[in-house]
Amino acid sequence: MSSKPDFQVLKTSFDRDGFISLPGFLSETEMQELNTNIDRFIPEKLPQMSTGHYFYEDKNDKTTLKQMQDLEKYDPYFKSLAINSRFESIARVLLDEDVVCKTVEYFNKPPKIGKATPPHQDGYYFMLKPQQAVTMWLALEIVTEETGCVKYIRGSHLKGMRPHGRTSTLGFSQGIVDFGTEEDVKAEIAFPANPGDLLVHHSLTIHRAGANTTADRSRKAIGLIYWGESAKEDKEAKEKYMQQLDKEREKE
Ligand SMILES: O=C(O)CCC(=O)C(=O)O
Repeated sequence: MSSKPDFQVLKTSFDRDGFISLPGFLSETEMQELNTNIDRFIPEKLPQMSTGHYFYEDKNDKTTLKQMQDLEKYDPYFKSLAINSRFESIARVLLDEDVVCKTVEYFNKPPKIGKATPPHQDGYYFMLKPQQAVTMWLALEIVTEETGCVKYIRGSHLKGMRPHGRTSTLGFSQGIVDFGTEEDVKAEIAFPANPGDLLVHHSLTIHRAGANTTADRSRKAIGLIYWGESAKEDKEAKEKYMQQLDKEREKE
C-alpha cells in the first residue's frame, strides 16, 4: 500500500460491514516473491502433503489444482508470511486481541471447470465460541466477475449463523440453504481484484464467489485464517463434523 492503513478506520469499517478491502496491500515486488514461492511450493512440497490438505477440481487431471491448506506447516516462507507479519497485525487490530494463525491456504479456480464457491459463513466450519476469527483473501492475479471474484453480504456478520447444508463443492462442503433473499441480494458487493489486493472478513460474514467461466484464465488467491485468543473450539461438535466430512469424502 502506498500509505500506512489507518487502523481505527479499518476497525470501524470492519465492525460495521463485516469485511474490509485493502487494495495493493502487497507491492509488486512482494507479489513477485509470493508467486515465485507458490510456483516453487507446488512441485517441491505438494507431493509430501497429507491427503485432505489438497484437492484437484478434476482428480484425474493434475493441471486442475484447486486448493491447498496448511502451507505454513510445510514451508518456512509461508510460515513467515503468516506469523509476526503485516497480515497478523491487521488480524490483531480487527479482532482487538492477540491472534493465532490457523492456516494458510491456496485457492484456484481453473479455467472452464472452476466451480462457484457456495455462500457460506466460515464460522460454521470453525465452530468457535465466541466467533472471534477473520479470514484474509489475497489475489495472486487479476480476478474478475468472469473468473469468480469474492462477493460479500454487507452487515451479515451482525445477524447470526444461517442454516448450512451439504453442497457438492469439494473444499466447501457446506453452504447456506436459504441464501438469495431480497435482503441478501441488496446487500451483496462484488470485489474484482488486482494482484496484491487484500480482502478480510469476519467469521460470520456471508460470502461466496462465482465460477470461472473463462476458457483460458485461472483465478489464484491465498487465504490466511486467524483466530482470536479468546475463541475456543467446540471440540465435540468439531469432531462430529470432521467424521461426517470424512464419510462424505469417501463416497466421492
Ligand atoms: O476463493 C474463494 O472462492 C472463496 C474463499 C473463501 O470462501 C474463504 O476463504 O472463506
